[in-house]
Amino acid sequence: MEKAVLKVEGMSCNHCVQSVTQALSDLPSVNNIQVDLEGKTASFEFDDSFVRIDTAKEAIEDQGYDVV
Ligand SMILES: [Cu+2]
Repeated sequence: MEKAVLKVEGMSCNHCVQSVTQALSDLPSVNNIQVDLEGKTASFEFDDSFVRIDTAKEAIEDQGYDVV
């Protein structure tokens, strides 16, 4: 398991948190997802033989947020 903490810009409410959480949870092998609205971060664990970190970034960006 790899751990990732991504900086996410553009989240403004709990709906945004839900959108990001859902986008990540739809990916294979991603778990322990914690999205922090105040801290503007998304942290999670993943198995890099199932999903690439770039795929996770794209999933968040597809929801309309920026990963910086
Ligand atoms: Cu929102």
